[in-house]
Amino acid sequence: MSRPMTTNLRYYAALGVAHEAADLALGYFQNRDKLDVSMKGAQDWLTVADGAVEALIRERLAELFPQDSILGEEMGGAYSDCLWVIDPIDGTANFAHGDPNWCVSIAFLRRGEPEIGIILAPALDQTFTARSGEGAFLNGSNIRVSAQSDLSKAAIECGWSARVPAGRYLSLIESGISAGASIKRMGSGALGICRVATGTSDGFVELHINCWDVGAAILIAREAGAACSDYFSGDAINDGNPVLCCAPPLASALGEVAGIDI
Ligand code: LIP
Repeated sequence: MSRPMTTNLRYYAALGVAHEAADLALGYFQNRDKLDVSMKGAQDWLTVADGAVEALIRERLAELFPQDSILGEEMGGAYSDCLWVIDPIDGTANFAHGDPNWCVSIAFLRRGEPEIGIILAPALDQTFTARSGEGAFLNGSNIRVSAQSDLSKAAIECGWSARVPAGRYLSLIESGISAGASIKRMGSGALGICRVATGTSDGFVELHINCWDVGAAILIAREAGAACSDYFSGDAINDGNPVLCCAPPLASALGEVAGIDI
């Protein structure tokens, strides 16, 4: 079945916009000494680059697809059946500290479900792409999740933000370590889920995360064969949700550890 022309148009246009946005973000990253940085809340960083990159992506997408809606981390937006969900810089704390683990994330959702996912991490020279039903790619090469079935051999990333009480996060970590898993946190939910898609991690868990952080990454993980929790249920677009993506054989054990249905 050939893909609707509109989806291919949106995909190739968004890929071009993502590259332009990543170049702009990388320019700011390489000139961090001049970067205006502020805090939106506890450990919730904001830089002038976040706003500038989001404005660029919005301007391009609105010009190309005036009928579509746009929801972004910094400037908000409203739901519609044809919705772009963008995070101009996912991993802003890393960005502000000079850590290359950050990315530009663009997702296209049709009736609340991701159809296109594009994530560029220019400081890592990584481009992740996926279209629903067509597999997932890193720099143009097909990617697959790991086949890990033993939690005591698994590498699990557990994301955290101040939206989740420290006690809940620490008991997640404790349950994971007690189950024998090796636990890490790297500060970008989008890239954390992409690492599951490449098999360099066996699972990613975060007890609350926003749709702009994971909209594209969940599609990339699904298309790479990952088991993913039903993130887009309920009002995830406005309120966020917990997320779990992992190697399928780990799903029930990790779901139990995290207390997330999968
Ligand atoms: C980040 C998420 C990450 C979470 C951080 C932060 P941001 O998003 O990607 O998973 O642990 O606290 O929310 O704010 O860099 O776009």
